[in-house]
Amino acid sequence: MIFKKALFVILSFSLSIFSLNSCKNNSDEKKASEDQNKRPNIVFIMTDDHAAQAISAYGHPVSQLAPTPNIDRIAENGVKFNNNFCTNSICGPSRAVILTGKHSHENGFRMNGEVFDGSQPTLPKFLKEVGYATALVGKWHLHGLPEGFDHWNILVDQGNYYNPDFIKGKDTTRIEGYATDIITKMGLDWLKNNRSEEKPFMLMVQHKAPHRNWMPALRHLNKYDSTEFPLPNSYFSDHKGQVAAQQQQQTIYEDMYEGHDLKMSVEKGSDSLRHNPWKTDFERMTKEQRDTWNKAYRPKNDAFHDANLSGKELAKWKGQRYLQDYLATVASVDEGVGEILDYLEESGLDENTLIVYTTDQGFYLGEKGFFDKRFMYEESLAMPMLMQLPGEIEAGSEIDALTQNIDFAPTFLDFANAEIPQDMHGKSLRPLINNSVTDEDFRNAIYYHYYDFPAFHMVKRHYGIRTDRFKLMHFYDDIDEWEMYDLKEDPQEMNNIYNHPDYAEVREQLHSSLDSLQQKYNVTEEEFATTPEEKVEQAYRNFARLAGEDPEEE
Ligand code: SGN
Ligand code: CA
Repeated sequence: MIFKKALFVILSFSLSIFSLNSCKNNSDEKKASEDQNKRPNIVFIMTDDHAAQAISAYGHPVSQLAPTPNIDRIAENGVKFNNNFCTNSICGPSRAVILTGKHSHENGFRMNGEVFDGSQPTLPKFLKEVGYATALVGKWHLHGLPEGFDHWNILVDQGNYYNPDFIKGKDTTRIEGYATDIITKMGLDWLKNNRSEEKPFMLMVQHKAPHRNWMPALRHLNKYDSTEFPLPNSYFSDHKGQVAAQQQQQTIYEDMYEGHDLKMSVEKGSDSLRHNPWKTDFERMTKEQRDTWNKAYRPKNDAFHDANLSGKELAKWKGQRYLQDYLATVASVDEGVGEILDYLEESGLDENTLIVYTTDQGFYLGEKGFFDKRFMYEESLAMPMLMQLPGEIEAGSEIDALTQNIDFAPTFLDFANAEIPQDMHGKSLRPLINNSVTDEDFRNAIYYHYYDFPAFHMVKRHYGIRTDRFKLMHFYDDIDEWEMYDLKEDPQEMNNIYNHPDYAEVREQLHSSLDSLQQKYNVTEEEFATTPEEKVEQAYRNFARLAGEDPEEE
């Protein structure tokens, strides 16, 4: 009896300990899952080369004729950043900055064509550490394969608009259809069918559009045929005082390929294209796709031949054709954004999802006569950025602070309640969003450095800074030219005031801010290497440093 009683006491004691423990475990789990629930999901939609002038939320006249109602929904539900800039206006480098929160000289990816060192710490890896599921679909363009993602399916290199090839694991597969629609669908499929309901997630949906050569979806081939877009009044600029701009090769009416870029036919009644060096963009289309395409372009190309244009009239016609095609590729992006937003709203996920729309850098829509990017002038320096997150971000708000793509990673980590690594160059934008810092106090100036010369479009290497009002930049390599602009007086940057006596004092201040920013970001002399040998040496040192070796040691 005594034995039985003792057994009962022991049993009930251990049971109560067990249940206490399990209670504790349950409450720990509950707390952990509550914490997880509080961490917002992140849906990051990034296009390639989407000019702010082509997003109607930004109000530019061109976009008012080709509105983007779905992208604008994010601005209406959230915040629009008015002064967000890239650090190096070209695809791969901008993406490397977004992933690392560091300028190109620190993350090692300075130019397209280099290989991103995927072993370095990146945003998806940090998010995984705090329990996030991570996925990436669409354009990668960092060479090497993505690291830090649970799921990925990426375009080969730049990708093609029609029937693009995708790499998933070890397989490369051609998928029939239109790239923007395929990538949207891949993002939606992952959201609906592939992700774990238990974890917060980050999904990156990265489009090819509206990158060169601006091939619209079949349903949009005639979308803007009867729209006349305003060409900028700098369209025929002579680039006075801008030596690097005089030497570039990205002028619409001089450098675009008439077949590949402008889809012009050789003669009336023909569907054969004029100069078209990369045949694959058209040859990979199916017969049905190509027939629909020809049916849509033949009448407008024939009308062009009938008009018999030359000189400035021809140059203007080319500008129109470019804008019509460019904006038609944007139309599919906007529809895709709409589908993703609709799903997030219908599923209720939008309540706890930070939705971001941005692009890898800005783009020229004829300003200074240009297409492409690369220059530190406003249109390609600017990076449109919209964000929404109910409860955290006030609907319809705007931020004028100087922000940059180095800030994406710290911001996302901050929202995810994860630690922000000390060595990231960027800063979380959350204090700006919740008004704990003013726009003026956030940052005085942003730093920029473009390295890709000689390369496509022949834009010289240059670096510089931009404050809320002024810009200072230095073109180097085989030239040595300074430019300076007063953005308040001269928003189109037509008047280089570097040697203007009235601005001598401002110039000195800008020089000293430039020096201090270079110090702050540990920019060394090596960054300005100009000979091929120096450039190779620079790449080697950087790679060794990233690999944790001392490049000085043999
Ligand atoms: C291609 C384009 C260029 C463009 C680069 C970089 N030519 O080479 O016009 O500047 O990509 O673009 S194309 O006719 O082949 O498209 S980036 O977005 O990847 O940086
Ligand atoms: Ca790009």
